[in-house]
Amino acid sequence: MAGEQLALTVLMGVLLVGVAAFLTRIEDWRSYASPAGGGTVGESGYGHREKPGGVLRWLTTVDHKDIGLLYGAFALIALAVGGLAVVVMRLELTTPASNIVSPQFYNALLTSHGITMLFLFGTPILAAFGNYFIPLLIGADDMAFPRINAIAFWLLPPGALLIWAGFLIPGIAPSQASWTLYAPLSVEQAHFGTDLMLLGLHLTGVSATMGAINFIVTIFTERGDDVSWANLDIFSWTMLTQSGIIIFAFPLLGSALIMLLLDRNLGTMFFAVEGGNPILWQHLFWFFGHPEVYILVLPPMGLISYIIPRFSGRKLFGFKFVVYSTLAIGVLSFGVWAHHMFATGIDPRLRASFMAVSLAIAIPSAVKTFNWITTMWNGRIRLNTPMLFSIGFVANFIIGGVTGVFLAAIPVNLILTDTYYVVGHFHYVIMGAIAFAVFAGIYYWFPIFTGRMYQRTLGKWHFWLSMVGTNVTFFAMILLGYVEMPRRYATYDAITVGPLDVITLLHQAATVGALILLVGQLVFVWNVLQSWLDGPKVTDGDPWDLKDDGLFTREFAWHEDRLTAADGGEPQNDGVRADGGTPETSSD
Ligand code: HEM
Ligand SMILES: [Cu+2]
Repeated sequence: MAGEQLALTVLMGVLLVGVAAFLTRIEDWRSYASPAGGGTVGESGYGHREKPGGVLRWLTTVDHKDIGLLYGAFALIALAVGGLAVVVMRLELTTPASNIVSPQFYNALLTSHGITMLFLFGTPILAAFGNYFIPLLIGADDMAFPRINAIAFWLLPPGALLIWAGFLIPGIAPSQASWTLYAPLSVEQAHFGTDLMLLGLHLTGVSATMGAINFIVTIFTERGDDVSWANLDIFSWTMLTQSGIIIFAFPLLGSALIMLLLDRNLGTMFFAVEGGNPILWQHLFWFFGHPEVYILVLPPMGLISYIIPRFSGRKLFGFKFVVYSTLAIGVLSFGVWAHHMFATGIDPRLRASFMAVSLAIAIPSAVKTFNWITTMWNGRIRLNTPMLFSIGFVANFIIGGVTGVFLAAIPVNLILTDTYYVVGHFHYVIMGAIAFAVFAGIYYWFPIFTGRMYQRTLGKWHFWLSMVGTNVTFFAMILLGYVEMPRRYATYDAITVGPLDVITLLHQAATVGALILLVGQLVFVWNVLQSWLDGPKVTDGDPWDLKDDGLFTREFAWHEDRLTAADGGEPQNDGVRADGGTPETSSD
């Protein structure tokens, strides 16, 4: 162990010296600023039309659309990794005793699943949509800082390798500290995988922060002349708010991670039981952690608010209120973190105020829900795949939100905390809502980023398998919480709180649900790959018939342009549209 730590220290030292050497070599900083950086729309000097071919193109690209696709591919691979980890866990839980993997390995899978899904799938997949579509939606020719954009993406693969190092490198024990990394466990468990994971997490945090700065600057400074704050589309609004939250939340996580690394390796005592304070970790972690859940949910809410009107044949009901509630959530999300700590023995007066703010934050979420429902009310609903996933989002989000409100009530929380009820709650939101919105977005924009159409029947199969799988799995977990099955256990044969036969049955139901989900995602993978390579080419500039309802938008106008461009390549009048836009586009 000491040898490994020494090796790590030397490695980090070499890295620092290398960075310093590199920096001193740079004489002209300005030559490192991108030609488009800070410029105005349309003056971009570098050539999208001169991309190199093959792998080199993907390694060197600074085009926002390419980077969006890179983010998307990366995030979907992470989704597969995290998903397979959880299938093993669910199979392990079909019987009360240990049957497939050791409890230690189960804990490692649990840790990796949580971290992978939140940091390697959740945040990156939203950056994928943001990168590809925000410049198109706001009439910019690229992100404000294209090269920083590329750097932000390329920090992720090394981050992922560090996070997964415990599984990939023989001899390095994977972390078992769980995604919340609670001290003193996370300080005292010696697994070297934890140190590498902390470094990897740090990289993903730097990446997210760079991305957020880029989104904020892009939306503030690169909007086309006819895109004002009043007609900025709802997806960009949610990405803007999300980026604002990231700027305050992720650097804090970074600091906390470094403190934990110091505690683990250099003998500091920030979180030590004697001389430090393990509860300090929880405060720091959740001051990041609760905003993080809104970092993950706001852009999906934006996607849903964007898609539902298109297939209801009308504009989003109460557009302004959806924007205001987004901003309200952004602010309030920093005032509720201690609802994750009700059982830690913090001052009861503090507890009560955190309960109050937590109940209050449900209000803007409910406002949005009513807006979505009212948008659909008496609308001309078209039940295609993106719309099905959007409606599924609303249904699942209601269950996820209401269980959250229950958990925010202190008396209920003290009974249900650390049970499967909590796991059910947040999976209804994260899988049932966030992942559903991601799927809705992928299907909705599939014609744009692939130029082809997906197989509609398979899309519907994907939806129904996901909807049934999600509800079987996570409703069973809510019931498991009521019979007081504690979370994070690899075995439950020694459980004394609830009736073992009921617990076993519910666990088996959850496993069946997870397998249904797995089949659904296999259908998705097949559909995407097959359609991308071989699907029917989209020749219609308006594949969703949005013009009929006056709901045609900029990104499809761009797509239409591209189709009509003589050589089928980049649109010839790119700059013209970016400056002038088209009169018939609507923005909500
Ligand atoms: C509608 C407003 C919401 C309220 C009032 C709420 C409330 C709560 C409360 C009180 C807990 C702590 C339960 C415990 O550990 O005892 C919790 C846990 C959690 N919530 Fe929510 N929640 C809400 C929405 C969301 C959303 C939108 C997400 C995801 C995007 C989310 C993700 C989570 C996660 C990940 C945890 C578990 C963290 C952990 O201990 O591992 N919640 N929620
Ligand atoms: Cu929270």
